[in-house]
Amino acid sequence: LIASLEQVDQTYIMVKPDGVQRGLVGEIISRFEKKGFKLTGLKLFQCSKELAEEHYKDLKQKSFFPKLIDYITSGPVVCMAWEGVGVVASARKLIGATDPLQAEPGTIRGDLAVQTGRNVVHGSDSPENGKREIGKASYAIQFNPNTCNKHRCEL
Ligand code: RTP
Repeated sequence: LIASLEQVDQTYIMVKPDGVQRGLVGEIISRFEKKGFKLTGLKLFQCSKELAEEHYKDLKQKSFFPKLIDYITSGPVVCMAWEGVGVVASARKLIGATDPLQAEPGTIRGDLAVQTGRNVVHGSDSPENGKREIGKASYAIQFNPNTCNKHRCEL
């Protein structure tokens, strides 16, 4: 009841090519499911150079930008939309610091990665960017939590 009075947000979570290749998709999905968030969209996707540059346009001036684009386009990514109260900030906490060596144990990056340039997962940094990034992903089928709750036990 308390939760229903609060703002429900959506965030875009993307398992990066290293996470997909290392077989970490299930582990990463599991962490968000166990936390209590709802998966509302999912797809495997090969990101084009153009879309990668658009997604990371705020980092265009950084020296690592070309390497970042090569990395993100190096293989399929798993695009996901997750929904819940406070999901944007909570997902960033579950993911951990950008540099996996600085990320706390217990976080995804803290437990599963060692390099900033191979940090396995992306999470939106604001509700506005969450909406924008989910919009770009254009899922073929998107779960509608208002009409698809038949098999779900509400907490
Ligand atoms: P993300 O957008 O992927 O969730 O990551 P973030 O907010 O934690 O980090 P951000 O500063 O937005 O950087 C985006 C991604 O760029 C790569 N990066 N490489 N010094 C480097 O080589 C460097 N710094 C950042 C990382 O993959 C980072 O997640």
